[in-house]
Amino acid sequence: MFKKILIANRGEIALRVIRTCKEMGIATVAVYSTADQDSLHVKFADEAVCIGPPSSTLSYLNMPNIIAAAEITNADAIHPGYGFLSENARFSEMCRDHGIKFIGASPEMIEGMGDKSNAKATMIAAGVPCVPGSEGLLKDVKEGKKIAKNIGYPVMLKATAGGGGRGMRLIWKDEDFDEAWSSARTESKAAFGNDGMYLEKFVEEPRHIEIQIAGDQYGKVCHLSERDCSIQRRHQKLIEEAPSPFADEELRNKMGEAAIKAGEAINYEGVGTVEFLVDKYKNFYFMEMNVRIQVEHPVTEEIINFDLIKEQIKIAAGHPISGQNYLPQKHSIECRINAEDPFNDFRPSPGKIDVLHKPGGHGVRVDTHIYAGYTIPPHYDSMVAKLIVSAQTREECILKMERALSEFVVEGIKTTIPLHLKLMRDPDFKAGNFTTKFMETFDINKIN
Ligand code: MV4
Repeated sequence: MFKKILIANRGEIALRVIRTCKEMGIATVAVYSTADQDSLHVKFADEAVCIGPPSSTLSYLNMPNIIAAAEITNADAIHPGYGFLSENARFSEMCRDHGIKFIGASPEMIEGMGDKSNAKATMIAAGVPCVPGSEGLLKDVKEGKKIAKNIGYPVMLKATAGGGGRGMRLIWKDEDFDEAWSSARTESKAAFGNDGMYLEKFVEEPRHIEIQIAGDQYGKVCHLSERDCSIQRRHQKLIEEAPSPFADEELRNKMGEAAIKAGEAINYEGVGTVEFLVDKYKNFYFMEMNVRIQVEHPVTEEIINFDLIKEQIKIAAGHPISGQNYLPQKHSIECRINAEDPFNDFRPSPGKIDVLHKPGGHGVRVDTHIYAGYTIPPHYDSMVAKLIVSAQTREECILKMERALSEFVVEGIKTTIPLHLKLMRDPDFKAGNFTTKFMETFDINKIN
C-alpha cells in the first residue's frame, strides 16, 4: 500500500480524499494556491505545499510544480480528484515517468476515451448500444448532410474532443446544416484545438443515467448500480440520485451488463463511469465514459455502503476487486450547493461566510470545505458543499432532504439552497417525472 499520497486538488474533494487516506493509515500532502492558504484541505493534510498564485493555470494545473511537490515530500502516489488534472493524459504520463502512481487512468485510456468518436467506435465494437449515426469522424460537410438525410432529422452534431455540450449542435433540417457545421467546428477548434466532428440521431427528452463501474489490474470489472443526473442546468448537474426513479430491475441489469462490457473492452482499471442517454421507451445509448471519480460519487457510496475512494486507492495499489455487482440497498439524493444567486441568473457569489450551520441527523451527510469565517475565493468552481441524504425510500429521502436544507444556514453569500428547497417540493420532481429538459421550464418563483 502507498505510504504517502499527494492530493492534486482543492475544496471538498481534496478533503474527501484526505479523510479516506487517514482512515487507511496513509500520510497526505495537500497542494494549494495562495488563494487557498486558509482552506481546510491545507489544515487537515499532514503536509502542505504552495504550488502557485490563485489562477488555476498557474497552480492546480501547473504540472511541473505538482510533480516537484510530490518529489520533495516523497509522495508515492498522486490522487487528482475530479476536474483539474484528473483526465489529463500528459499529467498521467508525467507521473508514470517520475515513478509516482497516478490514482486514475493511464495516458492511453484518457486519450482513448477523451476522443468521443473513438470511444463510441470502441463501444460499438464491444457490443454496447450506441445512438445511430456516422461511423467515426465526418470527412466533410457533404458527408454529414448525406448521413443526416439517411438517419433522419433532427440530428446532433458533436465535437469529438467535446464534453459538457461544447461544440455540439442540434440540427432540425438540411438548410441549417452548413451554419451548424461551421460554427461547431470553429467553436471546437478554439476550445480544444481539434475540430473533428461526428453525427448522431437526436434522442428527444432523454434522461441522463450513468453506471458506476470498478475494474482491477487483473481484468475483472463489476458495476455498482446507476445514478440519475437528469436534473441539470446548462450542462451543470444540480441534483443526482441513486437509484434512478426511472430504472427498474430489468433496466438496471441491462445497463449494468452493458457498462461491464464497456469496461472489459478497454481493460478498465480503477473506478469509472459509463454515461448513457435513456429515452422514454427505456432504450439506452452509450454517451461518454468518465475515467475519474465524479462529484456525485457519494450517492453510490450511500446506497451500497461502500467507500469508492478507498476502493480507488486499493485498486491503484494492485488489490483485486471482489468481482460481484452491487445493487441498491437504500435511496440517496445529493444537492450541489453553489455560491450562486438562483434568483439572479445563477450569478456567482463568492465572499466571506459570516454564519454557518450545517444540517445533521440520521442519514444526513455534508461534504464541504467551508466553515464560518471562511472566504470563498472567486477563482474557482462555485460548488461549496454537497448535501447528501439517504433513506429507505425515495419519498423519505425527499422529505429528509427538505428537512436538511431547511436547517442549512449560510450567511454572507448567496447559495442555491432556496432552489433545492423548491425542487424538493415540486410535484414533477417528487413523482420522478423529469428529463434533462426539466430545468428549462422550472420557475423558482412558481408557487406550488
Ligand atoms: C445527445 C442528446 C440527444 N441526442 N446526443 C450533452 C452533453 C454531451 N455529453 C452529450 N449531450 C447530449 N447528447 C444525442 N444523440 C442530448 C444531450 C444533452 C444532454 C445529455 C445529458 C445531460 C444533459 C443534456 C442536456 C442537453 C443535451
